[in-house]
Formats: sequence, structure tokens, C-alpha cells
Amino acid sequence: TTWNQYRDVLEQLGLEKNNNKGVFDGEWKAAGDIIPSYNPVNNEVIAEVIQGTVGELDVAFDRVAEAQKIWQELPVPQRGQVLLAMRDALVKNIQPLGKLVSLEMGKILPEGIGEVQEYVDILEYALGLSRMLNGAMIPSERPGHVMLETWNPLGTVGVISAFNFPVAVYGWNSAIALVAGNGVLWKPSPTTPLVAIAVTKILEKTLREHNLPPALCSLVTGGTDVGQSMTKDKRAHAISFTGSTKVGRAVGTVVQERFGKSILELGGNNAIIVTDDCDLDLAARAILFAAVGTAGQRCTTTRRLIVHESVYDTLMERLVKAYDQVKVGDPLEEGILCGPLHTKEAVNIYEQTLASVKNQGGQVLYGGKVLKEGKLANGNFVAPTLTRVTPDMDVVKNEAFVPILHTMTYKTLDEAIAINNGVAQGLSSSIFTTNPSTIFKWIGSSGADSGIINVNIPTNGAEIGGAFGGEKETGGGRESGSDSWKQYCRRGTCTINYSGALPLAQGINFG
Ligand code: UN1
Repeated sequence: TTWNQYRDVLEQLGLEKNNNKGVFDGEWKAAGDIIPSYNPVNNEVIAEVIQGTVGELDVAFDRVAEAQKIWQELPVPQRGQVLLAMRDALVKNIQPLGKLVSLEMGKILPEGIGEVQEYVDILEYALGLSRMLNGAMIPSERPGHVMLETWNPLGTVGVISAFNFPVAVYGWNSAIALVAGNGVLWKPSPTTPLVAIAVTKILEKTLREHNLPPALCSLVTGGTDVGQSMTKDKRAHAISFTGSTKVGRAVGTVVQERFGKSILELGGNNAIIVTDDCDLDLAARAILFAAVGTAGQRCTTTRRLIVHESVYDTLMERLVKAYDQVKVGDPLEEGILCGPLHTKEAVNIYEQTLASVKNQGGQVLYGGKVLKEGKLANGNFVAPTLTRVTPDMDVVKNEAFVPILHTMTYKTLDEAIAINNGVAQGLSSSIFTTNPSTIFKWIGSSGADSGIINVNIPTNGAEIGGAFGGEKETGGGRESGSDSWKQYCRRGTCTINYSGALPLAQGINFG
């Protein structure tokens, strides 16, 4: 069984076969349902987790708040030192943790390790920030007055994360929330609880070693009930939610209702435009990673390929060749580029999407099959797929979280940009070109309307240094680098009068 096969890795991370407690609020506990965590390669149970309950969430909120009171008193650079220790602990565990990501989520090992690396990177970034959380001094219109901005913690940040980046989504939210002085309460995806428990154990150890209350990084696994309770709770000063647009819309509405802050990372329907003046080899390589990487299960995966009609046939020929080289299989096996889909339901979505392509008049150019041969028999494997569609088809407007790339042609740049922008989602878009005026148009006011706008690189695989997130139905949130940290803070605009007189703003003379 999977447990026996990977016993060393699992035990190294402090996991057990049957008794993994899914709640940490300073202590490990859990009173909810027992749920199996499945290996998507063969749908065998890896291990069982006892989930948390709404009652345990309620207690955890108080524990995080108590811990945060202590944490917020630490000078920011000292918080940075704790984040540095967390970084070192993750580096030590990068191999087993990366393997566990592959095992439980299904992405290939280099990507599993890559996402732990992404958490390492953001902790380093947060360490840097710990010396740079500067506020502004603003010129005052009044004599003897000073205006400045302060950035204080919000309190508790609730992180509701998705299955596809079971480590990194939590990483880039929690690292920034923590350096800003917040406590963090994590509700991971119900299908990747083992990774969440393993990460929390690493953080717990680091916090204990620094004599800090480990409840600062609390965890409550669970289903929709726990997520909904967390969203409603006023003690979650901010909710960072990563997931579908449908659930995100509900989360955003509930959080807004109580005037909490929400940071939403929702669906993407990302496109690459391939112009007639670009390096087609480079484009083909980028498209392969963008569409097939992570088996199409990144929110930044390329789902639409918009190709200049004059290079369409040449590019497709290269792509078909490249797709032909892709080995689908066990993500822990060397040489495999495409692992299984995370769940059986995703395989259904794959089949339904292909049926829609055909119903709506499109064609399947390559792939289009659920894979069941040999070792793949019991897993959630599908062939990476290329379709030929037109941009007006309904199937192109929806995000299906599977490795299907819809291809279409265009004649003019304006038309290509209109197609790129002509969907409800707005996460990431890329153009391949060597023409400077195309580049500047693309990044300008009449260019791409997404949050991430790339040139000559894929839509996925963003670095942590930039702000990550998107516009429109992607939700508007920005996480990770740049000034995203501000969203995890309460901004104070402070005016200090040292003049001894009382001149009023706007020159008002009052009595
Ligand atoms: C996601 O798929 O939820 O840009 C995030 C990327 C990664 C993050 C993806 N850094 O592809």
C-alpha cells in the first residue's frame, strides 16, 4: 500500500497511518469525522485524518488571538528572525515535504519541491520586509504639523487554501501575515490535509524553540462547515481565500457583510498570444509548461492559445511533437512530466469539457482520452489535450481545471487582445513577440486586463517578488510580493501637531 511504500517519508514528517489529528491550536486535537487522504495515482488511502469541527474552530480563534497579542509586541526585525528559522526548518524538510505534496496532490516531484521552495522564497522575502515595513511621511499643509502612516497588524488572518498548491498558498499568505504581526488560522483543502498537518508541525517546532506560543500558526482541517464558520467569524479580521470563483463570490460577500477584509484568488482562464514575429521554439516550450505543467491544475495554467493565423500550422505541428514526448504517470517517477488529476471528479470534468468542445463545433486535435492502460488503471490520469475552437464558444469561457488547451487564430493584434480580455476571469496573460511596440501596447491601457501580464514567458510560474493575483472574476486580491503586505495591515493616517497653535485644514476659521 501507499503507506508502507512511503512510510519513511510520512513518519519523518510526523504523520501516522490512522490517527492524524487535524486541529492545532497550541495542542493537537480533533473531534470531527475520520477522512481518508487518497493517492491520486491509484486512489489508495495514504493515511487517515481526524478532521476538525466548528466547535474546535471557535476555540482556535481565541488561541490565535492570545498568541498574536504576544507576537505583535515583537519588534518587526525580531519577527523576521523567527521567519528565518521557519525558512531553515523548511529547507531541512524540503525533500520529504516535496514528496508528500507529490503523493497527496499528484504534481510531479520537481514541482512538489518547487512549491516548498516557493514557501522558502517568500519567507526570505518576509525576512527582508522585516527591515522595510516603512510608513510614509506626508507633507502637511499646516505649519508645525507632521503627517505619517503607520502599518499595524490586523489581528488574525484566516487562510482558506486550495488543493493545487497545498504548501505555497499558505506559505505566501502566512509569511506576509506573520511579518506584519498577525496570527494565522489555516483551513486547508479537505483533500490535502496531510500536507497541512506536516507544515504546521514544522512551524510548531520552530515557534516552540523561540518560546513563542505555537497557536500563532493554528490549523483547523474540515469541510464546508468549518470554512463557512471561519468566513462568518468577526475574529478573522481578514480572510484570504484561494479557490473557485463560485465559492469566492460567496466568501467575499459574507466577509464584506461584516466589513472584514478579503483577499480573493479565484479562477483564471489564462491565454497566451503567439504573434507572427516571435521565436516559435521559445513559445512552444513555454506553452508546454504552461498548459501541461501541474497537469493543468494551476490557477495560472494556460487554457487558451491565441495564434496569428500565419504561424498557426507551424506552431501546432511543433506543439503536437512536444505533447507526444510528454510522459504521463506516477509523479514520483523520474522523467514523468504529467501526473494524475487530483480527484476522480476532475476526470469527469475533463470528459465533459471535451464533449462540450465537440457539441459546440470544436475539434480535438491531440489527446482527448482518459488513460487506463497498465499502471495507470486505478489512477486519475488523462492525456494532455489540444483542441481547435473559436473564441465565441461557451466552452472557452469557463475554466476547467484539467490539461486541455483550446487553440484559436487571430488576424490583428487588436483582435488578439480583445479575445484575451473577452472572458470573465483576469488572472494571467502572456504574449510572445519581438516587437517593442507590441510589448508596450500589451502592458498599456489598451492591453491585457489581467493582474499578471507577461512577455515571452508562460502565464504560470510567477516569482514571489511581484504581487500575485488578478482582476475581474479572479477576485482582485494581491498576495506575495510588492506591496501586498499592506493588505495584511491596518493603515493609520496620523497627523501630529507640534506647533502649539491650532490651524485647521482647508484654512477653516472656527470661532
Ligand atoms: C495557483 O495556481 O493557485 O504562478 C498559484 C504560478 C505559481 C502560483 C500558482 N507561482 O504558477
